Amino acid sequence: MLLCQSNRHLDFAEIDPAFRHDVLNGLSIRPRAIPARWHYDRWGSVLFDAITTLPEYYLTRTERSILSKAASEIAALTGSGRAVIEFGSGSSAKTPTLLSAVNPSAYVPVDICTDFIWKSVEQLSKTLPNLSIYPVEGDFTGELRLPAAIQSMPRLGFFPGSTIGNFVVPAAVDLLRNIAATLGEGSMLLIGIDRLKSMDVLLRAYDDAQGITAAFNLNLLRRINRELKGSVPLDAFRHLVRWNDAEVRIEMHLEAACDVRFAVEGCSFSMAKGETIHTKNSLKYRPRDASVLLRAGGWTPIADWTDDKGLFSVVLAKEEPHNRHPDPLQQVKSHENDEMP
Ligand code: SAH
Ligand code: AVI
Repeated sequence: MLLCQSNRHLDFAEIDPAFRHDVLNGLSIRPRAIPARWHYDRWGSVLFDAITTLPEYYLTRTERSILSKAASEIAALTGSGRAVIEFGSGSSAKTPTLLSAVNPSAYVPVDICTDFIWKSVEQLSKTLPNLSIYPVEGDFTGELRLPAAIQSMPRLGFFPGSTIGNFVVPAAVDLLRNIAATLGEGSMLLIGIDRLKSMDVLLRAYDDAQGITAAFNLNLLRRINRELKGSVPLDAFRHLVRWNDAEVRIEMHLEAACDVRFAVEGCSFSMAKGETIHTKNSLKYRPRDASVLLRAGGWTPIADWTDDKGLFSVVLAKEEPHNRHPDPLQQVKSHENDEMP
C-alpha cells in the first residue's frame, strides 16, 4: 500500500524560497556558506548514489554490513510491529535489511528531495508488497507532520548514513531533539554515525579519484544557475576538501580558481581567486562523543555495533524525557534554591 503526504506545497516549476534565501544569504556572509541540504536536487541525488559505491567511500558498504550482521539483535531489542520512520531516506538502499528484520507495521521515508523519494518507494513496494508505505516530503529540521495512519503505532526512527555528521554540534542536538519530539514517547532510534579515523582515509572518501564527489559539489552551482537564474561560471570553481582538526570534521568547499563575478536572482557577487564557498561539513565522532551527542539530543544509547576495523558505528537508542533537559543537575539545584528562605 502506498499513500503520499507532503509537508511542502510547491508546484513543479516553483522556486523554493528557502533555497533562494539560503543561497543569497550564504553568498553574502563571510565566510560564504550554503547549507549542505541543497546538494540534493535530482542530479545531486543520482551523484550521491554513485558516491556510495566508490571504493574510497567506505561509509555506505560498512554501515550496510553492520546492519546485516546485527539485524537479528536489533530486532530482538526493538521488538516487531513498530512503524519505521527514516530520516533522509534517499534511495532507501539500506532499508530492506532493517525492514525485513524488524517486521514493521508501516514505513515512513522522509526526505527533502522529492524526485528521488517516489522512485525508491516504488522499488521498495515491489520488494515488500505487503508493507504500508507513507512517504513524507519535507525538511526534517523543521516541524514534521507524520501520517495519521501511524498515530497509534510504536515508532522506530532510522537515521542512517551519518547524515547527523552534516550538522554542527548545536544543530545536531536540535535535530535529535526534533526527531525525539516528532517520534514521541517510547520511541527508539537506530542511527549511523561515522567514526574519527586517519585523515588520509577521510580526505580520500570526500575527494575520490574519479571526481564524482567533485561533480556532486559543483552540481550545487549548476542548480543555482538553473533554479535561481544564476550566471555562475562553473569552470571558474573547483572542489576543495579540508580536514578541520579543531572541529573534528571534513569540510567541502567550492574554491574560486580565478577572480570571478556573477549574478544570482539579479544580485551581483564577486569572489577573489582562492576564496571559497563552504558547502558541507561531515563531523566524525569517537564512540563516547557520539554517546554524549545522543544523550544531549534526548536519546539514551542502549546498544551499538561496529565493523572489524571500527570505522563506523550503528547505535540503537531510546527516547527518554529526562534527557531532554540539557543539565538535569542544574535543574535540581535551581529547585533547591527556590525552596531556600
Ligand atoms: N539515508 C541514505 C541517504 C543519505 S544522503 C544513506 O544512508 O545513504 C542524505 C539524504 O538526506 C538525502 O537523500 C537528502 O535529500 C536528505 N536530506 C538532507 N537534508 C535534509 C533535510 N533537512 N530534510 C530532509 N531530508 C534531508
Ligand atoms: C549524507 N552524508 C552523510 C554524506 C557525508 O558523508 O557527509 C554526504 C556526502 N557528500 C559527499 N560525499 C558524501
